[in-house]
Amino acid sequence: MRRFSRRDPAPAFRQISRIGATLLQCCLAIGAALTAHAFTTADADTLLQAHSQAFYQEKDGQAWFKKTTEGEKVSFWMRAEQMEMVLDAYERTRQPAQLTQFTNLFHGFLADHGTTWERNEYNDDILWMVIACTRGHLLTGTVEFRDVARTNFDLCHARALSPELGGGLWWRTDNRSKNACVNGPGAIAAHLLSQATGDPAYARIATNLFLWERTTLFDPKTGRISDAINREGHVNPMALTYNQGTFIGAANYLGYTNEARQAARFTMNQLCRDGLLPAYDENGDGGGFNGIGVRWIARFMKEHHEEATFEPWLQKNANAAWAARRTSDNLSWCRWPQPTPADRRYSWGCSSAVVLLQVVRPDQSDPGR
Ligand code: 7K2
Repeated sequence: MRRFSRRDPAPAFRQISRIGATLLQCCLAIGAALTAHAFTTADADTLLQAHSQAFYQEKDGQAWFKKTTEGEKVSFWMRAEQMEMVLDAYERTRQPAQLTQFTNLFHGFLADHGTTWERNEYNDDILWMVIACTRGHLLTGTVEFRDVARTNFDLCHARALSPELGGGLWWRTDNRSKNACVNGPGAIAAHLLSQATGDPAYARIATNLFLWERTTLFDPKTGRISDAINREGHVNPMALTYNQGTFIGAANYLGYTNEARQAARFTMNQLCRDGLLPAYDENGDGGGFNGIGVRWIARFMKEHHEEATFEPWLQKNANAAWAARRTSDNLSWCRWPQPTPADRRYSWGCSSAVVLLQVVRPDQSDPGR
């Protein structure tokens, strides 16, 4: 047996080299983690397929998204917005499979909610689905998508528009407040319908709704979109990424570039911490807010060549969303950079990450770019 005297340097040396090896391993792991954070085009496919695998259900040409990994159907507006997610994927990949999914989701939606949606008291819900259907029409030419969109837009607009508070749409049929979440989508829906139908009445509606929102809920000094104004005229100044997004989307479509930029900068500089979008609860309405926000910000950025300002920030979020996925099934929740937990997940909460990877371009370290 070997014995060491107190002067023998060997044990101390061994300990130092063990610490050195551990430090080296740590550095390598951090380095690997950092490079692994940059998502690629293949990763955008992976996240999309993982969401579909976990939540997309289809029977006899009628499809829906499960509410959670365990079952149920997701609610009206979250279903509509996950149909937009499928269109985001199609716009990136141009794969016919995504249009087939969209078509099946459209038929599944009508099977569950009918062809007219006046039973839904939420005007915003109807308008989200109008946007999904009109985008679907513009990408496919399918007349049925456009006609359903038009009928439902018309019935919603007729019941929701009023002169109180200077114009704009009521949020619900109880007419208690006019919210950003109905007027931004209303302006986008009307603009898309003007493209789909060629009817200039929709272009006028789009501009009216946008200008009402700009006057009433937009702060030109900061770029903040307030959430709502109630019938007594009190404004709730809470700013949410989805409201920023739909305002930016409408402003971009209608040529209000400065307003779009202001609202996008506010989202980046005021709503984020360390550049990361807010970690909304995954099981409420907020789970998909960042997907909606980034969808419209990315479109504005690309159409106005403002990548220098916004793209590193969007990529940081997309990379964080990708890195936060769980390895068991590649689902990523909406609370990046925290890792996705192991148990039950929500389809809506997992949709934001999917949308980000569809609408944001991988950064330069991507060899497949
Ligand atoms: O208060 C509104 C809105 O102004 C606010 O931004 C969000 C925050 O909450 C509601 S909108 C949420 C509704 C959307 N339509 C479907 C309903 O089930 C849902 O409550 O989350």
